[in-house]
Amino acid sequence: MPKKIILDCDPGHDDAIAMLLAHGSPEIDLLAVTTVVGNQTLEKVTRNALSVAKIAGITGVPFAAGCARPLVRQIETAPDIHGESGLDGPVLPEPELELDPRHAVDLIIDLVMSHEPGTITLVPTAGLTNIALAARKEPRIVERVKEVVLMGGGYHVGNWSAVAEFNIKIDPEAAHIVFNESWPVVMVGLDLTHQALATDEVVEQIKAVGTKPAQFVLELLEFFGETYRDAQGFDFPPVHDPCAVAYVIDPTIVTTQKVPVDIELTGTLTLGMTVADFRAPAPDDCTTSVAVDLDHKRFWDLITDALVTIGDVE
Ligand code: PIR
Ligand code: CA
Repeated sequence: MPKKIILDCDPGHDDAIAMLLAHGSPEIDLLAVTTVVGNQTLEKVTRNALSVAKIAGITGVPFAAGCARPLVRQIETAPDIHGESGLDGPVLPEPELELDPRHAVDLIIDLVMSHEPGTITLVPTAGLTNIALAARKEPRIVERVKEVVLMGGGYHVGNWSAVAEFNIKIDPEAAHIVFNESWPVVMVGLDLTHQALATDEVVEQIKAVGTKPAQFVLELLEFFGETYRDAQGFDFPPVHDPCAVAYVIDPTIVTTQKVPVDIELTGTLTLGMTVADFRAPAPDDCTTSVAVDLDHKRFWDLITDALVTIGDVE
């Protein structure tokens, strides 16, 4: 049985690749794509999501726009990394899909409440505003969701401050809600995603697929690689968001450890830090775990296989 997921994202170069991976993987049943302000404004990331749907040949999946600003904080976007459009680099086609008329929060609630309990995995790859609001608006979703596998945070390094990661730092109050609910949370953070580097070898492997969606991924990686080199001093770009999807597809690609994680809301230097308590043993009632080690080869093979499965669209 394929695993049912809702992808809540802010495309974003790595979000776009996460969409392609989810769509091209037979292990995944993509129930919906929802968007939230993050890498760029809600309007921009939503348009990007619809353009990626066109490129990937995604049809019959509802796309819904969610929150246009964080719960408490002012909007912070990442143009230095993702460009003014949020998806700079490739030329994007005009979207064809129509947006679902529902707010993303309502679409998430409708889907979780209308499916069997324990069957839907939420995969947020952006700020947690939509997910937190959904849990507050319809608290019964918390026990019905199978687990929340999110890209965000990091227990040893940050990228939006010394200790905080972007997706958590832009809406720390939302992250606090999500990490403190009783559903299982798997934190696929920077500790893991900085292992998902798109090396020269990876680029060659994707080139060999030879399709238009593969060419799109190459153009994404080229832009993302440049900004990561210039703004962050990386030799190769870390492709964060597909790591969360890869964990859902095959949890053996990512090792995890059960540890309590909470979100810093009041620190002067540490706002938005995902504070992980590695003292053993983890308490029995611990609901959070963190991703530790990635199988780099099998991860990129999953992405390559998904592109082969998608084939040449149109
Ligand atoms: C990536 C992101 C934001 C800032 C930087 N420097 C790099 C976006 C990605 O889309 C990913 O979801 C997460 N936020 C990584 O921090
Ligand atoms: Ca993202």
